[in-house]
Amino acid sequence: MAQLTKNEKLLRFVEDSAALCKPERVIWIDGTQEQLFALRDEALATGELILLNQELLPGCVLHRSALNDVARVEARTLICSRKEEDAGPTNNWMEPSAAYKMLGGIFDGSMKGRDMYVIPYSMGPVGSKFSKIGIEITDSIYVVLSMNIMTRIGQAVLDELGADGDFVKGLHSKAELSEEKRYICHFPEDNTILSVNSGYGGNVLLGKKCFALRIASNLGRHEGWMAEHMLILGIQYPNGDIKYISAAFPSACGKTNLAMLIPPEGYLSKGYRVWCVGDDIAWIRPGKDGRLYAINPENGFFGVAPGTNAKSNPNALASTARNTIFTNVVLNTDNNTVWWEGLDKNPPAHAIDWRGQPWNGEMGTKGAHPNSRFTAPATNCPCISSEFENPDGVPLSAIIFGGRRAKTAPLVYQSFNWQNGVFVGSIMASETTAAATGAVGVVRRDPMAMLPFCGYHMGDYFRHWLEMGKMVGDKAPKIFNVNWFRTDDEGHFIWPGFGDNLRVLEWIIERCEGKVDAQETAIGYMPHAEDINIEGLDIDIETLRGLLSIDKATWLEEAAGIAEFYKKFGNKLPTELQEELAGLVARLQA
Ligand code: GTP
Ligand code: SPV
Ligand code: MN
Repeated sequence: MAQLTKNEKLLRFVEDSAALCKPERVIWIDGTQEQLFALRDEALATGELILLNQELLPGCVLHRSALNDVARVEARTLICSRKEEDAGPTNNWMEPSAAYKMLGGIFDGSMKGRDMYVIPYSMGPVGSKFSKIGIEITDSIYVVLSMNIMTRIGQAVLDELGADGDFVKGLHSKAELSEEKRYICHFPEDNTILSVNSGYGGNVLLGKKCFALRIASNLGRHEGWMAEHMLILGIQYPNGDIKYISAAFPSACGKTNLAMLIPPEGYLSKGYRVWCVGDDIAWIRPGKDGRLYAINPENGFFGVAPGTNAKSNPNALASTARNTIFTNVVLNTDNNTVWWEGLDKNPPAHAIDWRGQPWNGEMGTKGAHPNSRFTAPATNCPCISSEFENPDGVPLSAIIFGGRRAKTAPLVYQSFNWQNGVFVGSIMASETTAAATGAVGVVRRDPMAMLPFCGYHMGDYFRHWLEMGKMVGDKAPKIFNVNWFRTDDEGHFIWPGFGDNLRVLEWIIERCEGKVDAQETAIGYMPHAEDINIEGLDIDIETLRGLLSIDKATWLEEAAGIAEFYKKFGNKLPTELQEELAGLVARLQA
């Protein structure tokens, strides 16, 4: 193949990786349809991919991962900074030369008998000054095809890189998919990612969590911007105005759903619309007018399949109608389509489950893995924002934090100011989900939904948030907290959620514009129940009052938990946050 680049650093990276992994051939991904189709055919022939019904699901394929390889592995994800202190107490750490040595042993010969693919990709629109280039070297066609959906790939990226451009290095090998030798390692001082022995999205699509959050959070810290685990959406008002919000919720806690919400009927008929800019990652920086602007560095959605249906998220469902890769869902063998729990109430009578075993809805087991996913192009989404490709991003009016809390956290509250808002983000807690291996449903602290994704010391990360607030001053977005997941005594969700979350967003924007009053409580500003529109809902105002109530004793316990959590950060915890905690306790005791 003709040489696609004159970039010496890149040529050396490819040469070194090939010398280490010893593949059969080295294939540069130029991003042409021809090349991608040929690779797909190859993967169909080996069974790595399964072709779905091309009339009902044009361009769609199914992939099943190894049974032991279905989610991110946080315990085997490492930050290999030179100093342990720079990784901080919330990350696993290994000294870089030791890590390179250990990984060198695992990568040695790992691609024998396989092809090695070199994927040039851009996070952010090619050529935007927000954007950054990465190279992922991999032995997986699934990764190549997924990266083609999730990022912008190919020759245009190499052209943008040029002979002297710099990039983030990523080397991935499935190797033997061995759990014991599975490692996802980040070298922030070298802008390098090494991932081995996994084939699962978050571990191997290196542009996503590895680059766009763990490496990018380091870059942003030094360059004065932020890389966050946030959706970005625009609310269009009947008069045509659009206000933008970003929101950080932990994995599988509702970002994709909120980003694509369809307004309830009463709102639709008045002319309200919601536009999706991004569903998982936001890169945020000050714009020319001094406000904070956000872009979505991705080009597709790697969304949770179970629970996605025509009622909960029709836009996500529509996004998966073509050119989508499904992973670990049910294969309906009657018509060669896909199914998952929560798609509808009719599981297929003849099917194969995510494990590859014969299955039907009567067997009492789940057919799709709880963390089964779809990889769908953003352009498929009916509500994709006209600003999706805007190289300058969209201006943020509000930033929202939230999590899954059965009790404690109210439906919504507003922080008193930026510093207090950083405190609110830092004390986030949420029940764990199937997005990562380990126990599900256990409440854990997950500051800014970044616990698994912050690539440096979280105390320094809090400091960076405080500094960013100072940088933008009174132009800073207002900071809020939401919780869609409060449950009643029988464990049912009280708030209807999904499209009806717009009712809460509406209050948030009104607060940003100073159009609505609020009550001052110990934890922040809370709505007067009358100010949340519940017209057309099954909920009465008393239930809403309940959702907006806070229990002081529970919050004092919460504060004790926060104090304990904060101890981890030692003298790296900004004193401002310690003061915020003291203020909260004093208000609760008053
Ligand atoms: P990642 O892709 O892992 O970062 O997750 P995400 O934050 O994008 O989560 P997603 O929107 O895919 O939501 C995951 C789960 O939350 C699904 O099971 C949804 O059904 C559920 N969910 C989302 N929004 C709501 C809501 O408003 N109320 C309730 N009760 N459940 C919700
Ligand atoms: C998450 O776990 O937050 C995801 C999926 O968005 S993954 O890409 O696996 O991280
Ligand atoms: Mn995520």
